This record gives sequence, C-alpha cells and structure tokens, in this order.
Amino acid sequence: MTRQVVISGTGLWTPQHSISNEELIDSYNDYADKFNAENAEKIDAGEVSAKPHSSAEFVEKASGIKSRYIYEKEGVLDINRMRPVIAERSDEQISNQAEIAVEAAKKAMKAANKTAEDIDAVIVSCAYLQRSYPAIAIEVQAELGIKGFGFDMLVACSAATFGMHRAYEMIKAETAKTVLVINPELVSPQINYTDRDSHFIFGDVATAIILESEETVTSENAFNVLSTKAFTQFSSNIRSNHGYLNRANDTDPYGADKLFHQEGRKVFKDVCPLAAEHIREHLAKHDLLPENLTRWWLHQANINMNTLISKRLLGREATREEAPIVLDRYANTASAGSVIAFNLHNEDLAKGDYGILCSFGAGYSIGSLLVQKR
Ligand code: CO8
Repeated sequence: MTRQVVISGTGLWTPQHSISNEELIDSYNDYADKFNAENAEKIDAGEVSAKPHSSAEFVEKASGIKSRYIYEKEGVLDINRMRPVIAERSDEQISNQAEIAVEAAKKAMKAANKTAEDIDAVIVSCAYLQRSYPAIAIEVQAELGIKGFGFDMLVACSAATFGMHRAYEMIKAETAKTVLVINPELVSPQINYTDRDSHFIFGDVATAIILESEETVTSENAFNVLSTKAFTQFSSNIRSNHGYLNRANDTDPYGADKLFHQEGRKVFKDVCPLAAEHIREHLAKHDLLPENLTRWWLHQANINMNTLISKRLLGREATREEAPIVLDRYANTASAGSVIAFNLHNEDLAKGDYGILCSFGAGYSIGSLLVQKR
C-alpha cells in the first residue's frame, strides 16, 4: 500500500439552461395562488393549509443561492406541471446520465492527459441513478472505449468523495492504476417544485475526476492525495422514499415523501459540528491545523453552513479565496459541489500547499480527501 495516489485532472459539464431565483419564485408564487384559489373552501374550513408565498430575498439570505443550472428547463416553471419535461430514450440511445457523464469525463481525461487506454476502472457515483441496471458506469465505459471494469455507487451528497475514496483504495491495492470517477448529478426530476421549503435548493451538473498512480502522472497541475476519511451516521432528516418497492406498496410513486424532503434546520444544526470535527480530526492525523490549509473545497449546500464550519475551525470566517463558493451560481448539486469548487479553484495553488475536499449531507455522510499540490 505504498503507491502515491494523485488527482491529475477534473472535468465540469454545466447545463446550458439556468433558472434565477426570481424566475423560480414567480412561478412558485403563481402556483401557490392557483392552489389556494382551487382549495379555497377547504382552506376556509381548516382542512387544507394555504400555501404561503416564497421569496427571492429569503432564498438568497437563507442559502446563498442566486441561480441554478438545469438539465431541461421546459416544464419546471409551468404551474400546471412543476417538473422538467425529459423525453424517454430508447434502449439503443445513450442514457441521459451517461451522456452528461461522458461530457465531464472527456474534460477530466484531457486535463489529466489520458486516453481511454490509460484508464482501467470507471466509477459513476451520485445521488440518484436513472435506472438500476445495466450500470451507468458500464455504459460510460463502452461510450469512451475503456477496458477494465465499471460500477455505480449511491451515497447522496458524499457520493463524489466516497467514489474518490474507492478509487484511492483501488490504486493503493494495485487493482487499478488509473480510475475515472464521475458524478452525473441529474437531480431536477427529484425536486418538489411545489414545496416552498425546498424548491430552490438544487441544480444539475456533472463532474469527473481522474485519480492515478504517481508513476504515470504527466499533468503539470496535480495533487497528491495524502489520505481519505469517511463518516456516516443514520438520519432521516434528509430523505427520498422513491424506490422500486413503490410499485408493490400501492402508494403514489411521485408523492411528496417520494421526492427530496428534509428538516433543513435540524440538518444544519447536526451536520455543521460533525463536519467541522471531521475536518479537524482528518488534519490532526497529519499534524496539521486548519490554519495550514491554503484551500477548502467544501460541499456546496448552503453558504451559511460553510461559514459556520470555517469559523469553528479557524476562529474567523474563511475568505472566499480560502473557501470558494460556487453555490451562488450552481446551487446545491448534491455530491458534485466540492468537485466544482475544486475544478474552478485549484490552479493557483503553489507546490506544497495543502487543501481539503469535504462533502457533507444525507445519510448523514461526510467524506474528505486531504491533498497537497505537487
Ligand atoms: N420563502 C420565504 N420564506 C420561507 C421559505 C421560502 N422559500 N422557506 C421557508 N421560509 C420561512 C419559514 O416559513 C420560516 O418562517 P417562520 O420563522 O415564520 O416559521 C422561516 O422562513 C425560516 O425557515 P427555516 O428555519 O426553514 O429556514 P432556514 O433559515 O433554516 O433555511 C434552509 C432553510 C436553507 C433549508 C437551511 O435550513 C439549510 O440549508 N439547511 C441545510 C440543509 C442541507 O444542507 N441539506 C442538505 C441537503 S442536500 C443532500 O444531502 C443531498 C441529497 C440528495 C440530492 C437531492 C436532489 C433533489
């Protein structure tokens, strides 16, 4: 287990469509007015709760989100639909997730100077998979002409970091030399756009990372992975009950509890201290202090969470340079957030600088990688 594992390239695929807070909230408020008018009698009788308006000011202040990218905008803002229109593809066509995964993968391969022949394992790791099998990773492998093997993983917000952990271990164990980890976060179909508490939180994206053994690295911009750290603790505070049993349950497979829902306040209170402690312990393993980090590529769920975590660790707020924020444009992209931050904000680090990638979210799950610029 002596091989040095290196992150040698990342790729980011951003959808061409975006939705601003103003657009989203206008649509939600029209939907709420329509709902209240249609249910006026029941609301008056106290049988149904009226839907209050959402507000762009609230969303930006409570989360830091101003806009989000979306795979397919059509349908989302239509108050008679409130979900994207994504046409079903035949078995002969590439799947939606494989397609965006390939886009991100090609960019990561280019950044790492890799061709398909150099890669021997593909991990597709994300919050949702559009089907159970065949694995999206195996479809991506075929599209790119990669030999070896591929598999899918689901770990909600920590899917990207946990996927990188598996790649790290495979390289260390010499079962693979170069691994492509991809996070096609196509989350918009799982968002309840009729729910005021969560309709603004998420955006779509795909990220990809190449991890390889030191001896094959040719990229000038690369990071040694010093170690990884994972933590999970069961909680239903962030949950989706969508799954294959729904058909046998005789329940509405698209009911509110089958979509993303959460106790946002509780999540905030539980996860921030856990994530701060996790980072402190991870750094301590290397006799490092938070002050020794040049960059924090943190999970991008909520700007106030990131501020709180860095304050707990540094005794002051991290600057935007130290802990870059991408959620203002991308919103919460499930597991991809810390990878987007890494992709956009790593080239300026100097040889020897330390940084940490850290995700936190549903499960609960927390995953980190401590890296050092080569
Ligand atoms: N507009 C206006 N007012 C609102 C709105 C709104 N949209 N929503 C709530 N309010 C009101 C409430 O009614 C409440 O009013 P009152 O005080 O009168 O009761 C007030 O604002 C405050 O409400 P909250 O306490 O709920 O608001 P917060 O300040 O806590 O902010 C957040 C809510 C933004 C949700 C915040 O709690 C948060 O971000 N928490 C952390 C959540 C988090 O990190 N979750 C991780 C989820 S992601 C994940 O794990 C991956 C899952 C897989 C991906 C799923 C993709 C679909």
